[in-house]
Amino acid sequence: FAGVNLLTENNISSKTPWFPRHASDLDNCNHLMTKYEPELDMNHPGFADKDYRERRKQIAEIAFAYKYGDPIPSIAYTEIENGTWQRVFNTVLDLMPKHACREYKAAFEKLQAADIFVPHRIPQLEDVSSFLRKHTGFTLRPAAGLLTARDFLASLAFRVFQSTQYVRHNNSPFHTPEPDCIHELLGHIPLLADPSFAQFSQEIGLASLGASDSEIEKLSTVYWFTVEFGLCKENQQLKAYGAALLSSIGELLHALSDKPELRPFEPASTSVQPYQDQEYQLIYYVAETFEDAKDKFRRWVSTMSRPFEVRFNPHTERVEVLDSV
Ligand code: TIH
Ligand code: FE2
Repeated sequence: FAGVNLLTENNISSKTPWFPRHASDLDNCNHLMTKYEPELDMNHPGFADKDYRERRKQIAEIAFAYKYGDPIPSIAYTEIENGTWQRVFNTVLDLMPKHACREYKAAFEKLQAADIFVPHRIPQLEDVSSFLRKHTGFTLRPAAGLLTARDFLASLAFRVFQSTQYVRHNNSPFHTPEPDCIHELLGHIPLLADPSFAQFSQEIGLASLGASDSEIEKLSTVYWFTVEFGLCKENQQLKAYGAALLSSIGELLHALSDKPELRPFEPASTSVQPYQDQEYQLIYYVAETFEDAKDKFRRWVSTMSRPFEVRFNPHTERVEVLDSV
């Protein structure tokens, strides 16, 4: 018997990394990756702009102070910030009819009908969160910046999406290497309002709970090539469903040009494909449909090594751990 494996509650080994068991535990899942701090990254468009750095700090404070159950505080966005939103919003309006998948377009129209998506002002996260809750049970929490993959994925298990609230620098409206609220809103929100896609997102999250570091790496790579940069087919035509494509006109047109390499989505190989996050991607993965991607993902996840299963109880907002032996 090599190595003693202490069993704790519900047969979870003491070697299993900690994971949140209730939605309120997400108060502890706010660890940031530091590489995009405008303070620290010389290539950041905001590095030389003192006012921008100050603004980022101010908005980050809201996320650090946020606790489960709080309403998400509103931000009085400036004219410049609303202007950046408007420029991106208008290009999405232009390109979406031809290039976005049908689920995205349907949800986008609902967000317009609800007066949440309008050209002249940035939607408030609290309004968006209530909208999502009605459609798929997803809700938002404010995040101060790019989170660690473990923390970010864990929240998805609870149908919670951690969303940044600051706005990209106004000198780079059409592509930024880091998430900002324009990316969250125009990229992620419409599909989080789609039931099938919401479920896919949650399943990635559930698979991540208590996973090893190398499994987290694979899951976040799958997330990268699907939720962020995924392409799919519709009547033999390529459409975008990835959030980082839908929020970046620059990259959307690149992805649909003949420049990048396209490969069929296969979790086993997609999950180990190296990528960089500073420039446009060189490879994109194409899903047949969300349902097909979900089937493939499920089959692949079942080969992972975790010795227990988890299931989310929406009534208690608790993750229940089931012994799978
Ligand atoms: N490149 C995206 C944009 O410009 O909207 C932002 C990203 C989010 C995650 C990866 S890249
Ligand atoms: Fe994103």
